[in-house]
Amino acid sequence: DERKPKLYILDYGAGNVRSLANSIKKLGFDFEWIKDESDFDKAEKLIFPGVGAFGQATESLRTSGLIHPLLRYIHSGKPYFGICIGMQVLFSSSDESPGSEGLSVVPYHIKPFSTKDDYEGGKGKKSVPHMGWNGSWRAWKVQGGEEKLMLDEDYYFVHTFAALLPQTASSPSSSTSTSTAPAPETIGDWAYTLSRYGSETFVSSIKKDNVFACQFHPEKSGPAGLDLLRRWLAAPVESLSVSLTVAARTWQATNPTSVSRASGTGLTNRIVACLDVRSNDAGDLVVTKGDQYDVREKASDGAVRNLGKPVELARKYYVNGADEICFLNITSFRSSALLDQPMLDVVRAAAETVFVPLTIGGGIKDTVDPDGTSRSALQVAGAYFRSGADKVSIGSEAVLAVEELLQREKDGVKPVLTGKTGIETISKGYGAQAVVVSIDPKRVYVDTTHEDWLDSFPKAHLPCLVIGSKATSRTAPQEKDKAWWYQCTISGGRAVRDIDVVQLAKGVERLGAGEILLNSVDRDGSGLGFDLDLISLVKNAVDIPVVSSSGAGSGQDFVEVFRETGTEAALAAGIFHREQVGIDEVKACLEKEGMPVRNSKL
Ligand code: 1PR
Repeated sequence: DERKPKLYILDYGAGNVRSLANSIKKLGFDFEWIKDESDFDKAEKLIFPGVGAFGQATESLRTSGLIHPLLRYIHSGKPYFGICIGMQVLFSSSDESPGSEGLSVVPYHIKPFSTKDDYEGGKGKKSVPHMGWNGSWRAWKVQGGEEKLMLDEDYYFVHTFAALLPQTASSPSSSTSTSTAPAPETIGDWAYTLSRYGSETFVSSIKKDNVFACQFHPEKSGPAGLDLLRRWLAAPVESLSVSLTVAARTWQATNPTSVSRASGTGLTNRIVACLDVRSNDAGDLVVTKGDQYDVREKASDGAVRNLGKPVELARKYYVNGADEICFLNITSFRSSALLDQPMLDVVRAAAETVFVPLTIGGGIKDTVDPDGTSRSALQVAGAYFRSGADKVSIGSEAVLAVEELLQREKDGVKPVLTGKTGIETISKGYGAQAVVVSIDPKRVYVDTTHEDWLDSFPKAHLPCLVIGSKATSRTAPQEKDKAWWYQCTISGGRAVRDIDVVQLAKGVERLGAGEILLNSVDRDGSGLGFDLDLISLVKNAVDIPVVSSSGAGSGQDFVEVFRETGTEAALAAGIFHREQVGIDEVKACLEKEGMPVRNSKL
């Protein structure tokens, strides 16, 4: 076959470039890493991927003397593909890093999403980062000069800052109006696709001549993303340098807020498959599943329940349409994660065949190896990111960190935030979107028989008190006149702590976590449906996305949790492992109710 153009990847050192490398290999292409300035001359195609802060990326390029070689490459007309930060650095500047200069190839400024947002179907706010699957709208001219918008595909986004188009007069209020907004300034003579998040419209991809860049992650966007990557990789160099024939940009008569999924944030309802992983008595890593966190078989010899091999199951769920895969290493507190090579090998192998976001939890904390070597939570997390994980999930350590934060606040000790917790160091090093906090709450019922029961209820936990379930789930009837609060636990539900789920959620958000994985010890493995009261409490307490987990027993349970709580994602383990309900069936249930899901047909 004809010689393939020499492809190079520019890795500036943060973010999960291994997934991009895996997807390029899977698509049958080879590449080299840019090592120094001379490689830019050898490169015939260049991809710049990664996540991370605008200032960090531009600073890193500057200190390694790559700004000019990169600009020379771009102006040479050779094909450039920027992904996420690889798109944003093309712009002039960003609110994320005041004073930092971008390459200014695209004359436009980057801004943060607003958490206050009155889009239709919202409650006046929306979660940030914008994390999940959203439509990228392609505009093109049709006869008669009018431009139509067409949903191109759902791609995976994870970012807090974006090239936001100016809010047009009519778009913020409702998302059904056909905006007759005046044309905001266009972005030079660049062609671009638009996406909508709440009432905000932003540039999801941009193209001019040899430069193509996208805000979303094609290497994490399943078949749709791989197809986009393949088209760029396979295109002959000269075809990628021809400037787009798309007409000069004029603001569409109908902007995305009027066509993209009439209401809601624009994001699809994310379905996460969770694999609890532990070594069985023979020392092999197996997928297991607890009932109220007890993973031992009730009958027979009490062996650890073995539901299959981690990488095989992860692959199966990806093929069935899972939007995300979550591995929880539930016995990690017994060994050091870095010596726990099997778990790193599982993530490495999974990242080679699963092209949607991978989260790994369990044992992400400061540890000391048996030989006395101490490892920081940041180092442990770094090992997983280098193996191909996109996010790490922190459980027990988060509880201890917030307990200390609240104690310092109570004692008036400054600074309240020390910057030393795993959440802070990993969030600073890899971005908030890479840090998930897994919460394991347990219901504590309150005896409401004596009339002054409320006076003796601990004041600190009042915001977490539920009186009579408002939920419509199957279990509501027998709970309607009860009262309870949610106490947090550590070590997989084995030890309770004097901190409630609202205090923990708000605390980890302050420490810089980008997402919450909200389990429920009571509902875990029960098939009784999600704990809607718990999820509503946490959703209303924070501005970061929430993944609701535990108790799913049917596709209808997913419809209920998305509709009743506004959760961004819903996770299940048991019903998928036991093949009671398929991921595609869950999505069909949601679609039947008009709730957007990613179309993940391979
Ligand atoms: O404390 O940072 O080492 O993290 C430990 C992690 O492992 C935490 O995320 C904790 O939730 C999880 N974990 C520890 N022990 C267990 C156990 O089951 N014995 N998993 C456990 C808890 C989580 C998943 C999922 C839903 C699925 N279960 O199974 O979140 O519960 O439920 P479903 O089957 O009802 O769909 P650290």
